[in-house]
Amino acid sequence: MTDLNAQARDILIRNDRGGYTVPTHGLYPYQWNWDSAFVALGFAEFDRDRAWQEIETLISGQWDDGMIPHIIFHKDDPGYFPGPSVWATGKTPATSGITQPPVLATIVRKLWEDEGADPTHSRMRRLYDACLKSHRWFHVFRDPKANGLVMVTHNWETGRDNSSEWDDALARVDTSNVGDYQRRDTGHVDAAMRPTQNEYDRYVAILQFGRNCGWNHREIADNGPFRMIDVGMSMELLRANRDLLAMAKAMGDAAVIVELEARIALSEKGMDWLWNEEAGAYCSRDATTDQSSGLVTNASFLAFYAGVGNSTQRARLIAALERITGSATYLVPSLEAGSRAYDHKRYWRGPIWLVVSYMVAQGLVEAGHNAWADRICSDSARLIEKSGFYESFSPEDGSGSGGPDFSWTAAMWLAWCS
Ligand code: 9YW
Repeated sequence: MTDLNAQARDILIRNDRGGYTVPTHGLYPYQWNWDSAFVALGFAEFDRDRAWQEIETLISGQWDDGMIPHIIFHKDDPGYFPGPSVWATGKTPATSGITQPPVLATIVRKLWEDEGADPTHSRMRRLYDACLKSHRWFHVFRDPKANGLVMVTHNWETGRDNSSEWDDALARVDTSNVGDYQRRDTGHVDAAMRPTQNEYDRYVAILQFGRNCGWNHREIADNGPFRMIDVGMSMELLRANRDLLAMAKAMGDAAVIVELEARIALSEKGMDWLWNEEAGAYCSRDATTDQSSGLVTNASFLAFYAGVGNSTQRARLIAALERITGSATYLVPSLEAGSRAYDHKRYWRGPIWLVVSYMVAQGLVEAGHNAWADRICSDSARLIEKSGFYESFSPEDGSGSGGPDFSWTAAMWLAWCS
């Protein structure tokens, strides 16, 4: 076993808090939704039982309405803000009041197929039901335009927290009643790698809206202060519905097959609304003003993973990748250099995030663009070899940013790019 393999395993084992894994020690002391899904892929490389358990622990926090929360606070930790008392959702286990990218069904399918795709697999069945319930929640609460896309009501839901795609919508959020609070993130890592204070006030104001209405998801969806159609989550949910459909077919779940096929067809058609002809890419759009961000982000390239785009659109996306190699040493930056607000060290405004790169590469393989997928895979490996298992990496010099010894980065090494 190579040294890096051993280190990656060791990170997952050290970040294991007993049935769930924290993203990194200190900065993020709880269980995060999409982190756990990717982490399960890492555990699957050496401990399959632990891989299933990661996801089972995550869905222990699923709400009755179907939402899988973005954080499960299994035990309180003063090192993170906003913690359970700030969210005040009143759930057991304690959770946040928003969700995160729906990548779970895709990962459950992979775990299940790697074990022979047995339709009577008991651990898969329970998780399949949880994913179906969560996808229905998106359909009921997060599809205001009935076009199969995903509306987010907090930028934290996207997992791409401070992407420049949210800047205009966040600028309209009223922060006059936010009050005092103490950030914890900048005590763990360099503030230059984190969202600004002005941005954080807006994140807290949106949270407070949800709390003040008792986490009424209908009210939040209809009147919340931040409503964006996120290109990333729209692509991820479409992909996850395809994976859920494959499991439904294996189990002969006839009514669900019909339901999912209809939803997939709706999303495939709806996705065109996110295409920005000038940018030559899929971009997020404001659900209130319909304005497109016009920004090329790593999420734009999830089109292949979602299986959308005609041949002209796909050619333009490949051209954008080609263009980005002119300014980036490593692929795939979270924002194209030269865009407003690009910063190669600041979180989702430039740095590379290996979990998104993994999904992009997977889609590129499926679309037959093997050379691009290989390039992204080998760039990802080089980043870890150069800098270690960081939260994210500069596309320019490959240096690590954010937290060290990061669980999902270790998982991507084990399951994908080593
Ligand atoms: C925060 C845990 C999470 C990820 C997100 C990432 C970051 C948390 O860390 O958000 O408080 O800023 O943006 O995608 O799930 O790794």
